[in-house]
Amino acid sequence: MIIDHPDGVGGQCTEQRSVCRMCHGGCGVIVQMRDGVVSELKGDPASPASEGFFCTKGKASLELLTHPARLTEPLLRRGDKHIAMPWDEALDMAAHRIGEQIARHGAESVVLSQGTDRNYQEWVFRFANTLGTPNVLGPAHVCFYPRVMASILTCGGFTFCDYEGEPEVIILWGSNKLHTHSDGLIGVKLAKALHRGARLVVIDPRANDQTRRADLWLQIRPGSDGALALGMLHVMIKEGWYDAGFVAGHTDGFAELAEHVRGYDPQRVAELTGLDAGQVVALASAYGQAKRACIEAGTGLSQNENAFSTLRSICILSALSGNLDAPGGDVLWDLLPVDGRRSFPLAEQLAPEQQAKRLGGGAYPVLSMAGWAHPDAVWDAMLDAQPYAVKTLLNFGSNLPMVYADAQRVHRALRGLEFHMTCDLFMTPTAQLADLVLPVGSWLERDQIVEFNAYLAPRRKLAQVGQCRSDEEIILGLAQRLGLGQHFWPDLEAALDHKLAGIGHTWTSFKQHGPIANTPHYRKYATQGFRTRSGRVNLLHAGLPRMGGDALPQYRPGEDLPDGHFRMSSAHSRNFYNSEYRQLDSLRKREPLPRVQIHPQAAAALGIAAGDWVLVRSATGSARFCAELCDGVATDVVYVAPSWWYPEEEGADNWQRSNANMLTGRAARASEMGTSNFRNVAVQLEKIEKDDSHAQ
Ligand SMILES: Nc1nc2c(c(=O)[nH]1)N[C@H]1C(S)=C(S)[C@@H](COP(=O)(O)OP(=O)(O)OC[C@H]3O[C@@H](n4cnc5c(=O)[nH]c(N)nc54)[C@H](O)[C@@H]3O)O[C@H]1N2
Ligand SMILES: Nc1nc2c(c(=O)[nH]1)N[C@H]1C(S)=C(S)[C@@H](COP(=O)(O)OP(=O)(O)OC[C@H]3O[C@@H](n4cnc5c(=O)[nH]c(N)nc54)[C@H](O)[C@@H]3O)O[C@H]1N2
Ligand code: SF4
Ligand SMILES: [Mo]
Repeated sequence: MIIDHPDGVGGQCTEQRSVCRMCHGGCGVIVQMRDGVVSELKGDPASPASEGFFCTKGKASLELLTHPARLTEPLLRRGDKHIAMPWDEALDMAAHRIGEQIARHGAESVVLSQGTDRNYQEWVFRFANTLGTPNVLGPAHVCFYPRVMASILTCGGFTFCDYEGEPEVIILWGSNKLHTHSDGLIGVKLAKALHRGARLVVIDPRANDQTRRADLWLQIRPGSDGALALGMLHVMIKEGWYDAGFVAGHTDGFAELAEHVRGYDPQRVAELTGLDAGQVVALASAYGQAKRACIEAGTGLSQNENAFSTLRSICILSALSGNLDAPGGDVLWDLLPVDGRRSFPLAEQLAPEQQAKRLGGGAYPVLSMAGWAHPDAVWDAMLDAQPYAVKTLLNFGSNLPMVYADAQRVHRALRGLEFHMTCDLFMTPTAQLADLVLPVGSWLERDQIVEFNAYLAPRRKLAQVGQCRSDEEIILGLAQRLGLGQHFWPDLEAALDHKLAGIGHTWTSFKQHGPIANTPHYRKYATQGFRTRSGRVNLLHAGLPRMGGDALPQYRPGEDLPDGHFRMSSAHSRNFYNSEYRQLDSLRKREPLPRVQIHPQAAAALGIAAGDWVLVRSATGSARFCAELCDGVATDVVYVAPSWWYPEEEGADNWQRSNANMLTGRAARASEMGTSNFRNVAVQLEKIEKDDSHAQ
C-alpha cells in the first residue's frame, strides 16, 4: 500500500513518491521507508513521465546515499589538509570573504559556477543577479544551450519532440537518448513511439543499440553534421518536399535560403560527411515526405565549432517540413505558471553596466544573451586579470577540470584563486582545490520542485546524511548574511511556497498532490505568431552577423586530418553521469576503466590489442585510456570516455591521467556561443606498456 504522507512514520513501513535525479531523466520513484529510513527504491508506474521505468543508475541511488566517502561536514583548508568547521562559521566566513572581494574588486570579480542543470540552476542565477555579478559559469556552451539558443533565435522558443503525437519518422541526430534520456525528456516515450511503429533514422558515427534497430543509419564523419543538414535542405527544396503554405505564411528568408543551400548538392555533401550521395537523398526523402516527423538533436551536435549553425539548420528543417509546433513534430511548450527557471533568476536585478562586464560577452554574444559567461574568458580573468581580475569562485556542483576544454589550464586557474568555495557530495579534484568545501545532499536528501515542460513534480527530502544541506539552503544562508534578504526567504519551505503560488499550491499541498502534467497546444502560431520580433520563423536572421554569427547557417569544415591521426569523438557513458559515480561499485563494475574505442584494423596496424593501455595525444596534451576494439566506428575514428577520474586515488594526477579534456583546446574563434570542440579532435595513438592506475 502506498501511504502518500509527507514524512516517514517510525516503526512502520511506508512508501513515498519522489523523483530520481541520478540523471536528467526525472523518473518517478517509489521510496520505501522502514522505521523512517529509506530502505528500497522502485520505479513509479503512476509517474506521467517514466511509467515505472527505473534504470541501473537509479538503482544505485542508495549506494550514493550511504557511500562512506560522502562529505558530511563543512571543511576548511589548512595547508594541504581540510579540517571540519561548523556550518555557521563556514557561512559567516564565506560571506565575509565574498563581501571583502566585492568591496575591493567589484561584484564582477566573484564568479558563480554550476555544472549540468540539477533543478536549482535558477537559484544560482538569482543569487548572482542580486549580488550584482554577471558571471555565472557553466558547461552550457557544450551542452543544451546551442540547441536552446539556435531554436529561440529561429522560432522564438525551444522545441521538444512530440513522441506522443504519433510521429511517422523519428530522427535521432547525435543523440543516444535511449541511454542518456537527455535533457529531461524521458526515453520511455521514445521507446513507446518506436514500438507503435514510428520509423527510426539515426545519424551517429558509432554503432549502438539504436543504430542496430534503425530503419536508416548514417555513419557520419564526426563534426560534419552541419553539411548534412544543409544538404537535406538542398534536396527538400529542389524536390519540393516542403510545406509551401507554412513557408509562405510563417517564415522569412526562404528565397535567400534556397539560394544559399544550392551549393550543398548530395555529391558535395557526401564528400564532406563521408556518406554516400544516395544516403543524403534517402534521409531528405524520409524526413521531407513524412506527414509527421521530429528530430532529437543531441550533444553529438553541440560539441563542435559548427554547433550553433547546425542546430539552426535543424530548426529550419522542422519549419520547412511543416513539423514546427505540429503534432508528432517539434513542439513549443507553454510552461506551467510557477516562479521557475524563466522568472526566478530576477535577471532585471542586474544593472546594465554590470551585465556589460560579462566575461566573454563581447566574443560570444549569444551565450551571453543566455546569461552565461564563457569559460575561456573566465580562465583568462583568473590567470591574467584580463579584462579584470577574478579571484573568487563559488561553485555549486561542477567538477571543473573534468568538464571544460584544456583541463591543464582550468586546473592552473583554480590553483591561483584567493577564495574558492565548492559544494559537492564528494572530495572531487575540484573540491580538493577549494578553500571551503560544503557538503550537499543527494536527491533523496532534498525538497525540490522538478520542473519540466511536460510536468511538475515534488522531489522530497526523505533522508539526512551527516550535516549535508541543499544548494538552495546554502544560497539562502549566504544571501541572508550578505544583506540580500529582501530577495530571498527565511527558509526553504517559504521559498517553495512562493514558487508554487501561481498554480495555487503550497509546498505541503503540492507534496500531497504529486506530479502535475502539462499538455501541449499545437500550432499556436496560427493565432499568436511565433515569439520572434516579426512573429515569423527566421530562416534568415539578419541580426546574427552582429552577434558573431551568420544570417544563414554556414558549415565550416575543420582542418584536414593529418597523416597518422584519428578523429577523436566521445559520448556520455550509459553507466555514469558525466564525472560522477566512479565511486559506486555496482556501476564501476560495468565499466571499470576509461576506454578508447578503436576499429580492430586500426588497432592491429598500431600493434594495439584489446586491454592494452594507449597514450592518446593531441595538439593540447595527452591522456591514457584502455583499448577496446570496436568495429562500430570507422577506421579513422576513435572514441574516448569523457570526464574520467579515479576517486579511489588521492594522487596528484588522479584528475588528469585519463581526462579527455587534457586533449581538447580553447574555442578557436569568436562566434555565437564559443562552443568547444570535443567531438572532432585530431589525435595520435601510441601503445604504452602499462598504466600505473590502481584500478587495473
Ligand atoms: N570531453 C568532454 N567534456 C565534457 C562532455 C563531453 O561529452 N566530453 N560533456 C559536457 C557536458 S554536456 C556537461 S553538462 C558537463 C558536465 O559537467 P558537470 O555538471 O560539472 O559534471 P558532473 O560530473 O555531472 O557534476 C559535477 C559535480 O557535481 C556534484 N553534484 C551532483 N549533484 C549535486 C548537487 O545536487 N549539488 C552539488 N552542489 N553538487 C552536486 C557531483 O558529485 C560532481 O562532482 O561536462 C561537459 N564536458
Ligand atoms: N547515462 C548518462 N546519461 C546522461 C549523461 C551521462 O553522462 N550518462 N549526461 C547527461 C548530459 S549532461 C547530457 S548533455 C546528455 C547528453 O545526451 P546525448 O545528447 O544523448 O549525448 P551523448 O550520449 O554524449 O552523445 C550522443 C551521440 O552523439 C554521437 N556523436 C558523437 N560525435 C558525433 C558527431 O560528430 N555527429 C553526430 N551526429 N553524432 C555524434 C555519439 O556517438 C552518441 O551516440 O545526457 C545526459 N544524460
Ligand atoms: S533514467 Fe535517470 S532519472 Fe530515470 S531512473 Fe535512470 S538515472 Fe534515474
Ligand atoms: Mo550536458
